[in-house]
Amino acid sequence: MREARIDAGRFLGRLEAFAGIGATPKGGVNRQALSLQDRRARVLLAQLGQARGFGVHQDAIANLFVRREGRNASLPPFLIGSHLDSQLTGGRFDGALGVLAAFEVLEALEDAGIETPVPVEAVAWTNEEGSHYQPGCMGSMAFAAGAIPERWSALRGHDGSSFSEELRDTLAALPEASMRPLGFPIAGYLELHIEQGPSLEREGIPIGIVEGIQGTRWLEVEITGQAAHAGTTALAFRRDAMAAAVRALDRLYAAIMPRDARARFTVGKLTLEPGAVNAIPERTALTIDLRHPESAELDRLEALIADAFAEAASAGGCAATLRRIFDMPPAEFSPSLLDCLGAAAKGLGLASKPMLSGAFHDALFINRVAPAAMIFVPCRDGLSHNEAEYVEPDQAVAGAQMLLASTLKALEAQGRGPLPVTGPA
Ligand code: HGY
Ligand code: MN
Ligand code: MN
Repeated sequence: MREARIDAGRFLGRLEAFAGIGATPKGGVNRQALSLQDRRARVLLAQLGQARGFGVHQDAIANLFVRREGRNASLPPFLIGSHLDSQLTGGRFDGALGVLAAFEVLEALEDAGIETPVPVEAVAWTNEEGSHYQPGCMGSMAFAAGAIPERWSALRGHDGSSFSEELRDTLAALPEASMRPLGFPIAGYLELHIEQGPSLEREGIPIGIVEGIQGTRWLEVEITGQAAHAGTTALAFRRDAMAAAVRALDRLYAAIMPRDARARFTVGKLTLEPGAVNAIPERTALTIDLRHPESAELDRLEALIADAFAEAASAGGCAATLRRIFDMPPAEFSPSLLDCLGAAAKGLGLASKPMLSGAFHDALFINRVAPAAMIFVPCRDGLSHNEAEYVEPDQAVAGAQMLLASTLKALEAQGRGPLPVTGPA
């Protein structure tokens, strides 16, 4: 048995190969969840796993597991991974870095002939992004809950695609993958991901030890007024759904982020109906992505948002409705796993810093059913959800080395007894 080592050339070559699946002209990727491109990436991962003699499994929501056996096959496996789906104009590292680093860890263990006490599995969770089908983190959420919410079967993508049909096609794309129950006991979970923010790069620190994730809520706002002629309708007779939205947003952009550096308020989608240049909009629909580390603040801000739209709508003779379509409370990761990450960074001589994740991740949901934690590496200018997303090769490799070392530390710690779950039961 030799010491397990990350094969940098192999790992970087894998990142390159996957970046070619759904590649966009500007150097990013478009690998929408459950799309043909997503399926192509899954098939490649399954083929790589089979070529190494690893087991390939999937569950009813198409979470994909590549399994390397351990000493005791009956004990819960230790999972490492992330997601392969991307934003519409996403980067080649968001998600894929964590899945391919996890696969590289399996290969490094195999090359070194290391027998782990329990099986180790590389996992690709379905639809982390939530940009094709909402909500995000569908795979990890369903895994943690042990069920697929009934309402998801009727979901349509922004392009009119059917969630059920594309899920069926995605499962069918891997006939050789044996089916597994949705949700099963696991020993723990580690996820490597890019920071998607600027702090590690700015501070020149190669590793982030992610202690938790801030809370996220996605809201859908609808304002209804009355369509009317743009040229003949005077102000007093207008019930302009767009004017009401602008009034509310003006107030919210001024009241939220400028007053609290930790709050995040984003309007990512806005549609107007009838959408004619010379018709006053009768309907405005928009999405809000609201984030904060504290649940109480999320509650307060959501009430402020509801208020602002109700007031602006009634002042303009319109009506407003607000619907919460996604709610992920803040999470704190496993202190014992975080200790393993700290020890691993020290052992590798890598500077690290504790931090909170501004983005949500699959680890948020897995943390509810098993000890979980995350490792961040810097990305250029902190840019993500952008085709220019970039990670220096040596920093990507350092992340994979951290994942390998942390996994071994966690397995060692578990040899002394299972790590306690910290997330909400
Ligand atoms: O939106 C998020 O936080 C994640 O990157 N999908
Ligand atoms: Mn991601
Ligand atoms: Mn993302």
